Amino acid sequence: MRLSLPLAVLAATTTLLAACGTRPPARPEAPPAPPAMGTAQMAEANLAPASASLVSGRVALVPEAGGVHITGVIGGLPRGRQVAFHVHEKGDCSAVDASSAGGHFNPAAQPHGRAGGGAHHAGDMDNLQANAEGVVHVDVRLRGVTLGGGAANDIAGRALVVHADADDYHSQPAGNAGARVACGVIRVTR
Ligand SMILES: [Cu+2]
Ligand SMILES: [Zn+2]
Repeated sequence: MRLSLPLAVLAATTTLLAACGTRPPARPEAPPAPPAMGTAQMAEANLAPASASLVSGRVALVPEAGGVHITGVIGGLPRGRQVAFHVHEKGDCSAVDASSAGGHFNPAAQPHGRAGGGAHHAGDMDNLQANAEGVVHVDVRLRGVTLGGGAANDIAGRALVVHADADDYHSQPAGNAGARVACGVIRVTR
């Protein structure tokens, strides 16, 4: 039986390779994978008045490295005031007070906070500053979200909401920002 020993070694080696092939060695020092890019090239949201306000606007959303760039104009705001602006989880602005849009978009189950300043919801953004005419030119770079494709952090099909008051960036669950005065669903256009 001169073949038995080499065959046994070969069989053992094959088993070992198969085991390695199914479970690559862990790499604890590897950085977390960047969020997958979304599939949409552009989306828009038409913000309609809610809670009997006169606030309305229109924004465009374009994916960029690491997030989504939101630009546009919102008017009818209280002059010179800061107001909260968030992505909310449900793309439903049908309720008169926009409560149908649900809470802040929060796929990672974090507390409410300030974007770029520790733990926060994926939908948290800085307050908008209205000018003396009650208009704000929106230019927000929202990090850590995608546009289209259905990943957990995809904001397509969700809602953008403007509030009557400023976000204090710490009160739970939504920054004590008051009534929802405008709401628009994020719709992919291409
Ligand atoms: Cu909000
Ligand atoms: Zn929040």
